[in-house]
Amino acid sequence: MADPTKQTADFDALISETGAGGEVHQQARDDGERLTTAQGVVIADNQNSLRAGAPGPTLMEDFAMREKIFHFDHERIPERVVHARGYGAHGTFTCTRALGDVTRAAPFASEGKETEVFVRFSTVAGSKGSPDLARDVRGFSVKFYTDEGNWDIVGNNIPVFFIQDAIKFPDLVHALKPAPDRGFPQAQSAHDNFWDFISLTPEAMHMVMWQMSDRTIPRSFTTMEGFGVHTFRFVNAEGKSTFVKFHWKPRMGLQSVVWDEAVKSNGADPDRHRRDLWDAIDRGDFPQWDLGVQMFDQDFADGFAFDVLDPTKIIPEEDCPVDLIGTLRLDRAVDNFFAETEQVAFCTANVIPGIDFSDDPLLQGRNFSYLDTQLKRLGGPNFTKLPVNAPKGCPVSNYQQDGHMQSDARKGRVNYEPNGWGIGPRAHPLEGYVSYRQPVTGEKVRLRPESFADHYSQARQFYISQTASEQGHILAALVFELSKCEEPAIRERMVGHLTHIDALLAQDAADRLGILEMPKPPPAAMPTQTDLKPSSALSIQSPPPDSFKGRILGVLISDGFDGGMLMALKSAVEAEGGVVRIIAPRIGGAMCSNDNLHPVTDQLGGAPSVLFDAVAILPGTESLAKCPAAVDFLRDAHAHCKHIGATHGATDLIAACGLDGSPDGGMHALNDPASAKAFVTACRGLRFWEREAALMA
Ligand code: HDE
Repeated sequence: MADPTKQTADFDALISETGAGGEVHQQARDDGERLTTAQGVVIADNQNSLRAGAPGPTLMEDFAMREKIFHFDHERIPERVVHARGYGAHGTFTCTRALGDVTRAAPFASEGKETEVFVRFSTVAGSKGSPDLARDVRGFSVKFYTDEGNWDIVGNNIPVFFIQDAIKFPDLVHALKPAPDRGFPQAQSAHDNFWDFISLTPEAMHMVMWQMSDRTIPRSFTTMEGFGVHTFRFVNAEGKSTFVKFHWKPRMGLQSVVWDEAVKSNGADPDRHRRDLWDAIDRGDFPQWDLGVQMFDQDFADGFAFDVLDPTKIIPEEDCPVDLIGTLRLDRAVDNFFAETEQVAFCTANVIPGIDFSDDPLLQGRNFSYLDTQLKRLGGPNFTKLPVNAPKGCPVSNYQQDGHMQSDARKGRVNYEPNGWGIGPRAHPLEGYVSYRQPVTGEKVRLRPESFADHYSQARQFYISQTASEQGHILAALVFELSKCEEPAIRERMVGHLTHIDALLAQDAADRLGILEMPKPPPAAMPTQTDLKPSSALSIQSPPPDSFKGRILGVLISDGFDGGMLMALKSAVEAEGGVVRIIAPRIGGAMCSNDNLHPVTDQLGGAPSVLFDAVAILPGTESLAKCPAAVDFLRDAHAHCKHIGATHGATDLIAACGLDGSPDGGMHALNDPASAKAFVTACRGLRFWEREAALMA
């Protein structure tokens, strides 16, 4: 069959024409696929509806048109209540450390064992059409199609959550999403309702520190960590349980953008994250994450400073190491976005033998919610039969029947169990899922355990684990968000909470919000522990990645540019596994110094530097100093602390930007192939953060 993504040469032959007499001529193509109705009837004319004369009324009997429009009218399904905007891909999980002694879970049975997976990344607050780089928590959901059933880790890129009990979730989400009267703001937390709710919810303070950090403006899906958040249980063949927390560690290292860049990216390319994932898979640069586990027993839990069942707390890696046990590789884009990414149905209750729940009250509530929401969203109970949701590694056999869109036609008269006919599936006590035999006692109460009461200590620990630059970003984000709140009392309540986290942060926030008198901190259920040690795993900036792999260098050229330097940059970037994009004033190409026309990938007006990780400026005889887009390109790259390489020809553009072009750790002179290589090596570090302090001064 012809490649459906390519236009065929005989395309014109397929276009129907209306002749002078009103009759339709359409050339038939004998070799092609036939267009049919859903009933399989071949359609003769897909351009003109059936009319009584021309012009004349359209006839109801035009079943082909009616069916086509009827189907179109029903194309939409409800979007997810949260995490509506997402993007998925297929891949493989490979076990690198067998865990048979701790868990029966099939994916970890032996080293080298492979399990198919489907992953969906998402933002939380925005609707399906919202931009990718909103400041928001990211979803990180993984469906393992194991040979003992489907197992989902429905996680986020932040290891804690805003609330401790599922009963609060609808209020949290209502407060976050657009206000019910005005229907805005879209995809952002910078508004009164969100901060009103948060400022009245002290348990949210740890998550708020993460949310205000650069974690919520990731460079791409492939540079985010993922976390299962809750404590789960591994259970082995003897029924012994070990607590476990799941971590996904990106091979590209943690990377984020800066806020101004995120704002501009949303205009320049609202699909930036999904495009990045699609492009990476398309060029064979398959994104990878290591799966890490923190495993611990009841004794550790009893001795730990916080309750391991409290989803607003982490266990620092220094207290319980993260053991790497496998690798996730995404290597296949979806064939159809709707069929797969939209219809995939994750559920925390999808567990397999060897994985069990803990009593985390948030997790318990989620176990109800996900199945419930799928029913509404996917329209009936048979969504498990959709290819993306159906188990792939094992048979499915039960007596569930009928319901909307049933596609199984189970044969025979037996649809119940036990039955005396001696046919049909039966439960199997040895192979089947057995819940961990956890003793449970207690009175029925609506009570939060006292061990959940410390709301500030880990918020502080997160804050003091950040570099000075990252702390500056948290402060700036708080000031930005709270400045969008019209109600002064909300700002003041939040600053009061900050006092419990870090007095200087609170004071700086108050100053920058113009709060003249420091607000009284709200009463704290427990005093902040100030002796928790910083944890280096909590910072993005330290240590930076050790290669430029998967990142993009944007090279700005103009007519007369130095082709040798472009080649030197290309080979240095490609040696690192990175990508070069060539930007010029005209998409048709730019003349090289040797008078050859060189192709370009992007036109300057549509490719601002926010879309690139680092930039090189290689103007030729055509000066760019008077070109506003070129000035913005360089000025933004500089303001966003990017590494900048520049040839001598860039001098007038640098001056037009009002910048000092002298080489320093972030501004690199490009004058020979060796300098190109040195520049690309310097680009491995995320940004030249030292520039930031000077810019702020
Ligand atoms: Fe979710 N969440 N959530 N959530 N969540 C949904 O399920 C819910 C929570 C997360 O890519 C919904 O299918 C409750 C924590 C992800 O399809 C819904 C509570 C974490 C996704 C739902 C939470 C998450 C969802 C909406 C509090 C991180 C997207 C659509 C008890 C560990 C999955 C859907 C995808 C989606 C409920 C809290 C992650 C309504 C009630 C904590 C990644 O069922």
